[in-house]
Amino acid sequence: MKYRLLERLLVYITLTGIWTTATSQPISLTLTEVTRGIVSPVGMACPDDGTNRMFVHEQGGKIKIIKDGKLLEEPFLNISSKLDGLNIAYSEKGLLGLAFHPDYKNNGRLFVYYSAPYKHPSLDHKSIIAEYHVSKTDMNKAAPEEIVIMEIYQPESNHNGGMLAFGSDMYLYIGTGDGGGGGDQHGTIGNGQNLNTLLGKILRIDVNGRKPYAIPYDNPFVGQENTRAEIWAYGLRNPWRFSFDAPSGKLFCGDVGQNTYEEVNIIEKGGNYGWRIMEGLHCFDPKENCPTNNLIKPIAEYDHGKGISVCGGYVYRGNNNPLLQGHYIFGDWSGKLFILAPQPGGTWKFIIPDVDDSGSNDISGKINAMGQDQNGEIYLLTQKLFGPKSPTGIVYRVSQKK
Ligand SMILES: [Ca+2]
Repeated sequence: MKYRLLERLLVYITLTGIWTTATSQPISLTLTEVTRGIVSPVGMACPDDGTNRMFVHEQGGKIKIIKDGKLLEEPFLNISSKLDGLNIAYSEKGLLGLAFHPDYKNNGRLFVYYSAPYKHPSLDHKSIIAEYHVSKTDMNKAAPEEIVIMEIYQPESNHNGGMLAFGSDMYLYIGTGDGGGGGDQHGTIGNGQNLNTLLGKILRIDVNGRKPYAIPYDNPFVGQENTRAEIWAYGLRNPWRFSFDAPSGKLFCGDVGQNTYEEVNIIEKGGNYGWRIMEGLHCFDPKENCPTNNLIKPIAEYDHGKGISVCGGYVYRGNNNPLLQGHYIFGDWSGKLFILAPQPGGTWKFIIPDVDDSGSNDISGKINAMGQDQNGEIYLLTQKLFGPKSPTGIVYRVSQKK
């Protein structure tokens, strides 16, 4: 219902020409602190259960609840003992993803993605996608029992993806990195282009019936030889964060680049997003005259003069900030915020907002991830200092400057 009202507003804005005026003006954002003291917050998810609780997961293995702006001290879930060791200075491993089932209110099912130890001469660790359930007696606690859904072997410590989200189709989408190292030097064509591995992909699985999961019949590579039927899209390097925009049905993904370009993609069924052939809009391997036919180009890229590691965000769908309506707000780990404004013709305009009248788009901290609550408002998950154990995490709400 609320989206129908939004659509009417968008039609009104488009017809009256306010749209183009709004998107051609510089945008100023304000950050409002929601809570602090979280240890390396790397993701947020909100169950559709009417409680308006925000669940933030810490890299070190705890899921914490923010209720009415207050951080509950006791974790909802703590799986820190299951994690592979985290380098205190920097790590891309940990509790990397959390998603609530769309029918969580009735079935209490939630899913996590984490890095677990795995002893093998050619592997660094394994990623586990697992299911948990809410406690039968306490809505702010998960039951400790785990059901493993999927394991993915990881040859290197980095590029582990980790995003989990359900689509409106009730299927679970999973982001996986290319296996790590640099330049995707795995096999002959790299993992991103290899349809016979789960690495460097966005996967789509059905966790609503058969255990541990089933393949949706309409996945793009079902029935094709030498492919993994779980694959929804490929040619990705490290799709650290993606999100669904429910009103448009679009799946937005920030794919972290190698040394030069960061990119944002709209993910389509069966799409090849280019890595390692291309980095952003540029040939990567081979360096010149790379074969770009059939590759889907990003809707935006930026170079390492503007950031270092893209953090996919969300399309703003709240009621409090009409200027931001329909805009994709995302960031960069270096602490920069960016906006993509929708343009007539389906293109996106790259806007560098001013944050808190600083004259720049820098938040003075790291941006680990972003979040969106049930009302469509957008949050930043940040930390002041490096490392998976740093208790300097702050969650901010993002608003337009009034
Ligand atoms: Ca790409």
